[in-house]
Amino acid sequence: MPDIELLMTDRQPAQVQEELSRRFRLHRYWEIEDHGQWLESYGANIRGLACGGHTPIDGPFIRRFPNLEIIANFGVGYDNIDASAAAAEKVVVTNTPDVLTEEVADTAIGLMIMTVRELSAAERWLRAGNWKSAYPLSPGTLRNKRLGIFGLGRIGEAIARRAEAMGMDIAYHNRTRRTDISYAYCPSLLALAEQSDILMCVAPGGPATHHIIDATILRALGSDGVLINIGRGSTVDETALIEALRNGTIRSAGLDVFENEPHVPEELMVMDHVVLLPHVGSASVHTRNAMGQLKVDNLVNWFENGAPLTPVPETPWPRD
Ligand code: NAP
Ligand code: 8YV
Repeated sequence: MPDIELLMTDRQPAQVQEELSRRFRLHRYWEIEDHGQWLESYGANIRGLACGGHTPIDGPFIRRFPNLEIIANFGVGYDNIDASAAAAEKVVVTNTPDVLTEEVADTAIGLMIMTVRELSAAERWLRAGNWKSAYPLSPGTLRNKRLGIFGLGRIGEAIARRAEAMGMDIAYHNRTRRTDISYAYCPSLLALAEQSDILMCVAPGGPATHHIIDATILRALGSDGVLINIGRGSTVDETALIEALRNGTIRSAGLDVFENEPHVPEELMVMDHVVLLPHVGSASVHTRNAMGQLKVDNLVNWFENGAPLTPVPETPWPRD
């Protein structure tokens, strides 16, 4: 299909770039000097966008491509894309669910243990040559604790299975109570925070969850409470979180995602009792390859067979 033109909006793994450029005429947005002029001249040729989760794909951008058919995202979260605007233009949006679920759940559990048991601080202490006497006991433990999962979907459920096997009690909050599982349901995020020792955020980003974890939720989590965010940075009011960590409103936090990546606030950088990861939830070669392949397969299937493999709910297939 070398006559079909795609635009890759941000850098993606070499394997994805190679496969797409073998099959399609691939334009790389970051290599284009004058975006405005290029969009004017070439926008009408582009039939597919290959997105990497960084460049915002909003309504005005989508409308620069009058013949656009598909937006294929690299990642299960697609809060970078205005999927409702795409639906209005009859453009299908795809993401990469399932293939990363277990990897991200592993990372979430690792981050929770690192945070509660202060493992990265202990390692820093050892490397600094301090191991003459014993390292101070961690105030936190996972024994007899309740894990509150905000967003019990594919990844949240995989986290719950692991935590249950570790002996933790599980509660969750979604907008809709699930009938297929028996974990305790909290009808609000506030109730979940009040009832949890550790609050695990794995809900999607976007307007509905923007800053939903604010000073009130952190106060409800309490002074022994721990926040883990493996979902999206925009979900947490970072200023409120910094304040809560500073004044002991909560005990600690483990964060894989931030409001303004790759910027991490200096106030968090200097806190020894928080764990900070550079958005590595799915970041193994195995899983990123699987995500890349699913993204390529979505594009190929669309242009060869006229159907996406994993469309997002806003752009269902077949169309309603
Ligand atoms: P999913 O299966 O769609 O699960 C999302 C869950 O969140 C659903 O149970 C949904 O239930 C709930 N939810 C959505 N909006 C909500 C709201 N406004 N209030 C309360 N609950 C809400 O998605 P997934 O595959 O588990 O992925 C979840 C998210 O993880 C992604 O969107 C992405 O942001 C993040 N993620 C991060 C990494 C990383 O590297 N850190 C990697 C992969 C994914 P209801 O619809 O009933 O509310
Ligand atoms: C990716 C993610 O790192 O899938 C997601 O939603 O956050 C991660 O798996 C990211 O999308 C790649 O840009």
